[in-house]
Amino acid sequence: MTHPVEREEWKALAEHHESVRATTLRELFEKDDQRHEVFQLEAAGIFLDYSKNHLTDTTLDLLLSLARASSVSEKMQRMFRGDIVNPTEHRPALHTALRNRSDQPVMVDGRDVMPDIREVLARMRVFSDQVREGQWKGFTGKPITDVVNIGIGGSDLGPLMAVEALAPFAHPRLTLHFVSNVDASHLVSALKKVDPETTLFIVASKTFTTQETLSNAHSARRWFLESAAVETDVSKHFVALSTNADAVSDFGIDTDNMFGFWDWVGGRYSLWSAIGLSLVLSIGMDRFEQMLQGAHDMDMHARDAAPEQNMPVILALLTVWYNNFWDAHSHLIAPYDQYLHRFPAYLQQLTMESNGKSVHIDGSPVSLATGPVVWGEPGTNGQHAYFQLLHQGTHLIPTDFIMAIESLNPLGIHQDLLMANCFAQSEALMMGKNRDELHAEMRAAGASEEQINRLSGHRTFAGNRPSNTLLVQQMTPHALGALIALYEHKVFVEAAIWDINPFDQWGVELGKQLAKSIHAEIDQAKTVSGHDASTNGLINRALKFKNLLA
Ligand code: G6Q
Repeated sequence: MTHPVEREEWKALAEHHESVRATTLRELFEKDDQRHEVFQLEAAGIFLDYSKNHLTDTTLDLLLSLARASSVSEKMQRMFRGDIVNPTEHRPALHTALRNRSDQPVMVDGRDVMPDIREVLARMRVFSDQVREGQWKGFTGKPITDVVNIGIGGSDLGPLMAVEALAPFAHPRLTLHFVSNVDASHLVSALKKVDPETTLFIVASKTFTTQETLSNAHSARRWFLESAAVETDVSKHFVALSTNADAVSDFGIDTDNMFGFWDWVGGRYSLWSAIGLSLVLSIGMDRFEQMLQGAHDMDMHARDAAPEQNMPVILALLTVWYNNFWDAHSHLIAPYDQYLHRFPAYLQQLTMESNGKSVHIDGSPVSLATGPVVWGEPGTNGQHAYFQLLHQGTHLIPTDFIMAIESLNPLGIHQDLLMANCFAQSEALMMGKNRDELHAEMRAAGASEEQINRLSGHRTFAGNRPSNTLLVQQMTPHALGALIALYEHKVFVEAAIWDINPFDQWGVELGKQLAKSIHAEIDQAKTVSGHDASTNGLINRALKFKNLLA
């Protein structure tokens, strides 16, 4: 197998980097005032301006050649087709089938999976309508007012992020709560806000073996049964979302109250499956289907658009360009949208769990940087915090600005101010402020020459920081669906170029195993010596704090 760094296209990009690294973004714009027209795309209702990047026509050609040499389009077709694209778990990755709004079949092992998908969606519609319309009653005959989603990782972040993102569309009677952490404070604080008579618990776990989720679910059921409810009332208040029917019924949830999905749905790609039930309860099935449609529209674009017109391909190539040729291993997601406040965390899981890998698909070690660190917070808050480092720090941090032009809560000039800040930041990051500009500004403000000289270094900005800006009309369910799918495909394309498997997560599995054995040792409350000296010491010290060891 040819490793990515051995490709001629890779070497050509490394050489090209040497020849363009000294050219600034300012210079690129001075040379060509058509950059914005050239380096822009529109797909599924999303407008992308990628002109503020260290990119020339030659760079783009070289990056596109790398994409071709890495068989990006072929690999994408294989994923959509249901081939085994996750070889370490011997599975397809078919989140795209979950939002397939066409009448095309999707075959897994010779069988069309679309009828099963549609059946679960239909059951989700019936159930969510009953809860939302108040026909689904609690054990004392009252309608549901609160929904507690108990899940973690992929079984939490997706619905949590989307419920927040689409809060303006929420059902007025239903309050959604999300409990993920095994830290009891998470569950206890949620339970303080709800009434057992009117609360529905959704236990969301693909495997139904995850320690945190099962501990929280058992504690929630105990709390429920302590409130004068009896075992037979559990069915009115607990439903499960899982692929593991046996474990669901062992837990005590009737499988009639279970919404299933399949092992070819990865946890961090599962929002589109039954895992989206809490979101459906909040926004209703029609809007959930609009979100599926948005994702499907982006899927069709990702699958069918030529690489040079393909938004996820372009975004992925830019990440490869910075990560592998500019040594920029951090990527900021800056949504200028308060409702998207969990979107960076969601993308953090999506990208870091998918592309945080050190071996190629064939198991050989990589000799290149794979997935960057992804992080972020909504603007404008970030501007009053970490943006200082973006402007004047020593790290190059490519940024994605995300902005909906119309607010879902129009109020005076707020949205225009938000937009102005968003555009101003990307401009400032790119243009910076040179000495001449600063000096002229300070003189005009009446500063003395002494002040100007003393502060000059501190108050100049090198600029030259790249960014993308993504615009949508309004953050509707359709727009959110398209936006999430865009990043899913971007992550896939990056993995295709790095030749890694984005669909497994052995690092997460390791955490699950290790915690189990240490928990058993804590439970036994005896001095431990089987770990490294630090871990032994920490466990033994904790047992002393608990007064279980002398
Ligand atoms: C996602 C990961 C991980 C997973 C959680 C919860 O891709 O695999 O975040 O979603 O560990 O797993 P369960 O849904 O099986 O409880």
